[in-house]
Amino acid sequence: MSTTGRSFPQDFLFGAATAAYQIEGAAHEDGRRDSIWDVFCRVPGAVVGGDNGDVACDHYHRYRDDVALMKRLGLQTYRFSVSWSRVRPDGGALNPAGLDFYKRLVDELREADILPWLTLYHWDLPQALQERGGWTARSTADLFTEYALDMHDALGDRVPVWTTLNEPWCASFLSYTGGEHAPGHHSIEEGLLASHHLLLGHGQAVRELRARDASLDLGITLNHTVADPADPQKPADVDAARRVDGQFNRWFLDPIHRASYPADIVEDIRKVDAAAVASFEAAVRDGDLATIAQPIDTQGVNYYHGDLVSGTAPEHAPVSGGPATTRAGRSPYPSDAGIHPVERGLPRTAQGWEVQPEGLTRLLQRVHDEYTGEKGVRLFVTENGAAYDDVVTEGAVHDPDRVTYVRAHLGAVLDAVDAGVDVRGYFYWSLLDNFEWAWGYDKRFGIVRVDYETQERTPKDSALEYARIIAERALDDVSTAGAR
Ligand code: GBH
Repeated sequence: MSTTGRSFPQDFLFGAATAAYQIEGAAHEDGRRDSIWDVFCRVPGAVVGGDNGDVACDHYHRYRDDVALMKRLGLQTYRFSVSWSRVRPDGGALNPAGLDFYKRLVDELREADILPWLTLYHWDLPQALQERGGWTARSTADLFTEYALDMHDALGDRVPVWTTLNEPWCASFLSYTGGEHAPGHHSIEEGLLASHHLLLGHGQAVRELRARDASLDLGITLNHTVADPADPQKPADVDAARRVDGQFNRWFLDPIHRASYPADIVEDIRKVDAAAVASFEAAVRDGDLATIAQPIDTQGVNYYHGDLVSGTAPEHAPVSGGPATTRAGRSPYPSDAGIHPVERGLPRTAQGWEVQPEGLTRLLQRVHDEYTGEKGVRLFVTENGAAYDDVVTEGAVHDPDRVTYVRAHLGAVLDAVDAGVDVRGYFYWSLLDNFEWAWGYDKRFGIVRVDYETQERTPKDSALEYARIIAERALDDVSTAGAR
């Protein structure tokens, strides 16, 4: 797996990603109302340091400078999300002042010749809808579809690529079952219902958007892990890996691409909470799975870390950052018994996530082979990145671990390309240091440093390296030596 002087395909797109609540700030301006994240941040202990997104990176006011920065770095595309509570503050009626921000942003991007890649939902549900059940309510899927059409009315002529949802696993199980994310609930039933209604909203929105304009590039972004059994000879370890994969990856891939939920996982969860599964099965109405499995053009793959798991408890305390261990120590897995993270000596990020670039190659290959390849669905790595403690000096920010991380993962993408996987682009997460959800501002993912006192932006070494790779459209051998 060498990265010596390897070129990217000519049409390969390089970009960076952000999300509305993590960067915009201006939480109470121009008619925006609370989302579930504004409310969750007020719960004592929910977010490290009691942080919130009130100001964040103040991108709402600084978007022109931020687009200019993207231009300087040579980004070809920018993946951002729309705040539903800015555009339809109560989940329903339109707020033109909020909508205007996205018009200005998109115009600025087009002016800079940067392809706007719009995500409709990156976790910030209007609080008014949460008060009516949030994603556990089927009506939320219908309102999501209306909101998608509002956005298309406003921006359909200027935004070619539309992603319905970012990481429905996080928006359902991590939020309604693991309690780590807003609304912070601990219910297996709610997690299951939320996952279904999110997927239903996705399918309905794709169908309606497609009917409006057949030329749109439509898709969804999923978060993935690659779960390896600690000992491939041990049935309990193999089973632990199957259950992580099933609850994390297949629970979403199967309905989207095969119009079915994975039967093995449904049965696993039934053993834990039969009433929850009965409620879920009642919520899945005739025709829902056909709606969810609407053809899509693009599948977004988010990949951060690998997971080594065992079916038996380790002798030593479990490592942090692995599956079944949220920051608060609660499991997001409905069927979590006998899933134990195991240490395999790979480097870890500042959040304890395992750095496993080769997993990205296998993941892309697997999604292509088992789900998307035969249908001609294109793959994009829509997020990949890491939190590290950067070294700030006069005029420069050194982040050697992030440089290594980016290079290694771009190498892994090239390995997939070489193996015939249809992967068309890569977005680094994230353009800017930002509000890292339950971790607050404590963890920094940016290739650009944000000084939260002055809002000054400083490209880190990783940004300069990424800009160089984009300009050369290749991973050269010079820095490879130092980086790998
Ligand atoms: C992405 O999610 C988000 O899309 C983005 O907004 C966020 O800022 C970025 O990553 C960095 O976090 O401890 O059991 O929860 C990341 C998806 C899935 C990655 C869960 C970490 C840890 C396993 N995450 N995973 S658990």
